[in-house]
Amino acid sequence: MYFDEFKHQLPDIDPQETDEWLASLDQVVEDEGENRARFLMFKLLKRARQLHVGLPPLTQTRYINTISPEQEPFFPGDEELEHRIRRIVRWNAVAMVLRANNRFTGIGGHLATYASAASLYEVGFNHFFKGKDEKPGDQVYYQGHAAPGMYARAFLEGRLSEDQLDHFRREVEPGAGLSSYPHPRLMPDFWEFPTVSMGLGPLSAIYQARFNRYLHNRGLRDTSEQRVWAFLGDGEMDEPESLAGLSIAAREGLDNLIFVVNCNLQRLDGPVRGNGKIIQELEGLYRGAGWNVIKVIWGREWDDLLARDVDGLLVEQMNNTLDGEFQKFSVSGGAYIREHFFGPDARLRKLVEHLSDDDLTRLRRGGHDYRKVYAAYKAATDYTGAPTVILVHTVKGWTLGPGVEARNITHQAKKLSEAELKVFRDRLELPIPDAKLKDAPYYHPGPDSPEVAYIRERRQALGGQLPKRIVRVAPLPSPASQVDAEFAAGSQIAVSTTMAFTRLLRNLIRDPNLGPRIVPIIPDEARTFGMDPLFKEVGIYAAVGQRYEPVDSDLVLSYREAKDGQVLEEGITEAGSMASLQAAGTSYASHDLAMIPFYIFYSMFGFQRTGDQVWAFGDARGRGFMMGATAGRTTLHGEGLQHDDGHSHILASNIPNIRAYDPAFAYELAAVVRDGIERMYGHGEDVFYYVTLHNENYSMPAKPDGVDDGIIRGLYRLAEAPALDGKNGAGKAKAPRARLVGSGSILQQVLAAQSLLAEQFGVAAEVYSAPSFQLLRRDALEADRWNRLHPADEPRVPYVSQVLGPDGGPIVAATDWVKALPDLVSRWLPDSYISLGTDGFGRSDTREALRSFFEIDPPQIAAATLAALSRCGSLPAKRAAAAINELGVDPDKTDPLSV
Ligand SMILES: Cc1ncc(C[n+]2csc(CCOP(=O)(O)OP(=O)(O)O)c2C)c(N)n1
Ligand SMILES: [Mg+2]
Repeated sequence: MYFDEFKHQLPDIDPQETDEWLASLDQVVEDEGENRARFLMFKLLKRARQLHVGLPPLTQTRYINTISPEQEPFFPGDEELEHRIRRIVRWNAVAMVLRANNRFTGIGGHLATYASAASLYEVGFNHFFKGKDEKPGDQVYYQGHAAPGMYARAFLEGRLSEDQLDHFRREVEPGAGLSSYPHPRLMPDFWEFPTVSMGLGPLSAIYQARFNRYLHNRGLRDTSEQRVWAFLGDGEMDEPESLAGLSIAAREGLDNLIFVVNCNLQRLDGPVRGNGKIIQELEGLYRGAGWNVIKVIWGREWDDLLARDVDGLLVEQMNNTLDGEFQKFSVSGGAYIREHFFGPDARLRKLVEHLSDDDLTRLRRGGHDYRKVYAAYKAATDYTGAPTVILVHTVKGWTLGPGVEARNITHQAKKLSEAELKVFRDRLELPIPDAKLKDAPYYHPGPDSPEVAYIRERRQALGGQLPKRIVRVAPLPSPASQVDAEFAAGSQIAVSTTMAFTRLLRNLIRDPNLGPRIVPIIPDEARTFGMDPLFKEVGIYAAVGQRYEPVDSDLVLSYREAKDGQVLEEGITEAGSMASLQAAGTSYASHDLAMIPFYIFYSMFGFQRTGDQVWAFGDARGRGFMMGATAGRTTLHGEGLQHDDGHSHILASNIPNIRAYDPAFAYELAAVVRDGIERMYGHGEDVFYYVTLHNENYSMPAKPDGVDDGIIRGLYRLAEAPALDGKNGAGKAKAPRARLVGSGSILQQVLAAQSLLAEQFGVAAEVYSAPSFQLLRRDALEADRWNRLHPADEPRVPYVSQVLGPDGGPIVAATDWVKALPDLVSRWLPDSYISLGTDGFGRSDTREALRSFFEIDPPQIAAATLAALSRCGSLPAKRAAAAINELGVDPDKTDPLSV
């Protein structure tokens, strides 16, 4: 195994020879400088490879602290007082979870995570994290299930009451409860970033740090004093998202970013790397990606032992001990440690012979030593040129006593017996009487106590208490009329809604008020969407500018990277793009600066690829636009099964604060975007927009009068029924009436079906455009609920039933999405309502073939209408059956859902 390779370093069998080699190197550096020394080192390494001298990966160092004792800085705090504060916070964090579970079995919570991380947070709170009372400060991503510790600290500060702590995980009573984890949606004045879906925190933090630089480099905000801190678990590092952004952080030199990975060697079920060494593995990964790595492994009690370890035997033992063994040492007493850690080698045994078994038990891991943690944070904040990761060794459940500490069950522990609590109290030396222990009472030393005065002073000096989320952004004006006037006029030239959007985005970027706030986010598909002109016009953001001459520099629209570039061209990472969306979409709160992100993505790789992040965006109260381009299972026709998106609108419809639209025309799209900007940035609503864009070209009609409200609510009448009464040989008889509904590209098919029905079958159908079934459903649910709760009042009629009432004939809805989309409103429509859609796996073919296959082309829409007319008695069944035949529809065709 890789760490075994350290073995060959030790012991030093010829120290004199070693000194000679080192002296030579010293001499070269002194006489000829570092460059020459580096040259020689590289030569030596090459020669060693040629001679088959195996070397460990040079991305890994020995299993000791990166910062040696003599390099540790002066600790500016009152260590004794901070120790007492930490103990109080520890106690209350535990009391809160115990009390909640004593009263409501199964309500849950975590004891062990914060217990292992308490010092990591306390050093940050007392000495590093910048508050945001006057101006935006640091952005801290707290490890989700360490939340009890943050509440306990806020309690000590006087920001939370006992009653609020007693409402941990009981949020239903408005304003009373504390969220299980960081949820800005539920505690908008406290939490800033949702982190508990593991892996999303690290990714978000990286893109947050990058976005801070983006704002700075574009001259929108001076973010040079702000840092991003992310507190993460070692188990969490297994998530692909945790590591996904490492290289971009290094590439862009994000020295405003600090990761603190709490390596307690355990995750939920057991050890993170029982058979290996997670800290070493992570060191290699991060260093390989270009990060500055600081390891905090051992507490100060080891310093003396390491200083006396002249033969390197102790370090070798540290290198070779597995994480599973270290976990065992954490729960075993000094005698066991003496025998199994120091014992196998007589020289090591001798090294600790002056220490008692108790002393050996008290040899702490580095993450519980305040000074070591302080030294690491100080070094991290002083470091320039690259992001820093601090890998901290701790014990999970530290201080919680032998039943919990470092046990495999520790993650799920949420109860302590009275006896265990007593041990805990004694360890923390808190004046809580035995008689009260059974209630696990909170402990507060009083508002005037030295502890409270100290943390207040510290937070004041650092700019205000944390965690805190503050919104003090001014509303933005509406887009100027030039932004969307042209779309109301329509266009004779055939264009797609994607092309219309590109133009709209360009107009927005040119809007003098809003232009600088627009953040186009694109995961390597700008050309697909026709957005590459933006590259030249506003530039692609690149932290270092453009250091090469682009291959297309002689073209008018060349590839232009710039330090103040506006486009976030993310490369092929939808997850990274979502993280950028979150950073930009929450900038109104985290930077007091409202930014308007438009994230334009390949439809299929949006909600189903990164749905968890979209959910978190809703939680974070993110504002912005998600533009799902190349949408529609048949409209994107050549790409086939994995690309053809026919269901994202259903996935989106589950997000409570989303406003999802599938516009058919440029004017609909423009109205939706205007509404979005006004709603989110003018009125400050915490909603966000999902808008699908299609790539089928057709001429765009002019906007009919008075449709704006209908577009925004999700439905309006687009075309009246043709006047057919008395025509088509029907004498003076009234023509059968029907209503057709469609959205997106498929509205074209619906309009064609209207003509087909009129011309071939004398059916007079109206056509409705339904840009948002999701919002129609939402409105109908609200009306239903009101009616349910107010039986004595006049019932409210949902908007969809107002527009599509009982009269007017059967209704057929067709979209490029699964039938479940139009079905969202079926409950409020007449029984004759029929949904047509693209259920089943997509495939590649021409649009015509696909639409015929999925039964959403004009003949199928017409056939469905005729069938509905016959079912409700407006047409003889035989006539309907014959008509289906005339339309060329095969009634026995295979169901596309089944293949
Ligand atoms: C995406 C995701 N999967 C699973 C979980 C459930 N979960 C919560 S904490 C945890 C273990 C965390 O271990 P680690 O990251 O090492 O944190 P520690 O508590 O040890 O500091 C798990 C599996 C989650 N929150 N998010
Ligand atoms: Mg862990």
